[in-house]
Amino acid sequence: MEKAAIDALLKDMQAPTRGEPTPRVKAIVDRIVRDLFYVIDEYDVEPSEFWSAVNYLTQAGRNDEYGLIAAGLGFERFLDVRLDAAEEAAGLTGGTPRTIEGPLYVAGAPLCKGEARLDDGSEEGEILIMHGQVRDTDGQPVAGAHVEVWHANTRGNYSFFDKSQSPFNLRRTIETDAEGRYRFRTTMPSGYAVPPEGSTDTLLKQLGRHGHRPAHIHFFVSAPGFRKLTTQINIDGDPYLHDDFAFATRDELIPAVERNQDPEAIAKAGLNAPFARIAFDFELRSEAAALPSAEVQRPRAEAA
Ligand code: MBD
Ligand code: FE
Repeated sequence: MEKAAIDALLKDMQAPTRGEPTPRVKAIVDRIVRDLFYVIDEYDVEPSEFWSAVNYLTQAGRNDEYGLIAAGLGFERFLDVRLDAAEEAAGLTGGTPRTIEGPLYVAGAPLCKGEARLDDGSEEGEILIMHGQVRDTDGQPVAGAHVEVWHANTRGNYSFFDKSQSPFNLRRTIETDAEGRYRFRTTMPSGYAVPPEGSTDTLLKQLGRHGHRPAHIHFFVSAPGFRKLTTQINIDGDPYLHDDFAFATRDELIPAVERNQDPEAIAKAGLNAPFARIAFDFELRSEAAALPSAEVQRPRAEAA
């Protein structure tokens, strides 16, 4: 079809017929519909193909996989890129890079002061000690900051979504001490993979892609007067380190993992087995006027 003929059709279909439209919603929906009309025409999408797509979207919703699809198609990364650009344009520099939240945060994790043990002791995994300091971009420690941390178990599964794990396993909020320090003991996570044969997996396969993430640990770091930092660290050496289906890897977020087998070091850490150690400091950017909020509103799971 001629684009002009499509545009003529749309002009009719998109004319308001009752009440005042909500301008932003109307502008965006009209644009998306127009682009999809063009796609249908350009690719000669047959009715059966169209309804197959509608059914796919219905099923993806039933499976609660839109968060995964948003990550896998790069939307979540793109939103980060745009926030980065807005901050850069406002002259905000320095600080720990942000990277995507992903769909598996759960609000309400226990609050601990200074340090925490994240694992419930039910898994045999490698012991990991992670610690560091929260600072501002001038290098001053931020006491009383909240470090929310969450990660997968040794099988790549997250508590709450994996009902076999205890509530809030591998999830805590740690408040930094007077020197801005945090510290936790946990078990080394494994990488995540999208549910096999699910909606995301089905889509990614047809795009010639996999649905794996490297092993990683998620963080929200927040304190009054600072932009909330949403970030992750990746575990160095993971085969998917630079092949993340969600595009979240950043060079600055791959801290060294020190493996410790020395009996003296083990005893000094209060442990009785070899352990891994990661030192990682977070640097927060100061809040500034006229920036898009770094406190992203999205539906999130909440557990009591
Ligand atoms: C995850 O664990 C994750 O962090 C993201 C972004 C997507 C799916 C699973
Ligand atoms: Fe994750």
